[in-house]
Amino acid sequence: MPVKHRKIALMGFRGVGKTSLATQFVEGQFNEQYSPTIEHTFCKTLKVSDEEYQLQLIDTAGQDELSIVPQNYSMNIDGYILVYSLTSTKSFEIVERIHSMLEDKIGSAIFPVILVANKSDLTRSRQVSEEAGQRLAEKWKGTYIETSAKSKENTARIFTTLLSSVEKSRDRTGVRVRHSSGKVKKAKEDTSRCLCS
Ligand SMILES: Nc1nc2c(ncn2[C@@H]2O[C@H](COP(=O)(O)OP(=O)(O)OP(=O)(O)O)[C@@H](O)[C@H]2O)c(=O)[nH]1
Ligand SMILES: [Mg+2]
Repeated sequence: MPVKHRKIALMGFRGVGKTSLATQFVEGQFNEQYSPTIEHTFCKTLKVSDEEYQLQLIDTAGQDELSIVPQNYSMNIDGYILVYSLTSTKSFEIVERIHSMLEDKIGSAIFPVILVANKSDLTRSRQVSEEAGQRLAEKWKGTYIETSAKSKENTARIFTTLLSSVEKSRDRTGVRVRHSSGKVKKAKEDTSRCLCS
């Protein structure tokens, strides 16, 4: 079976833990120190349901109201992980806005997406309820997962769940998400676009 190349973007407000989730998943490490990301690509091979994947994870610079979408990486993304911190209402508002922006760009309200409530080890400082997170993910027809990059809770699950959802979406529509023009492109195993080969 050939390796399948999939490209996934991590988006969300500054400091919610996007880099920490990717680092925990790819390198098995957690860093207490905060170092804001400019943009970074992680690569990881993994097996899901007997299929081998080469994952390219685009770890974006945190978005805010003024910089919801960096233009340059938004092509050929197969699925999205939208991350907020359950200790920050503001970060929850930002993921809603990012999703709306993606709907406009993709030209569809439905695309493979996982809504991640990170920092589940800090539930004593929780500002966003589990119900609110669940409701939002349902609205998007996505999946809600609570994680802790620190304790490792569910960190691998967000990536494997998203991959399954990407595969279902490709099976159903024969297309994958494509941006900019709002058009979609026939699915094929396009290895040339993968920086991780
Ligand atoms: N307690 C706790 N702290 C976390 C968790 N995830 C990340 N952090 C901390 O939160 C801070 C920000 O984490 P990052 O992973 O850099 O956040 P980011 O979303 O990549 O931030 P930007 O790159 O600026 O967008 C760091 O100090 C991390 O150690 C978590 O699950 N629990
Ligand atoms: Mg980061």
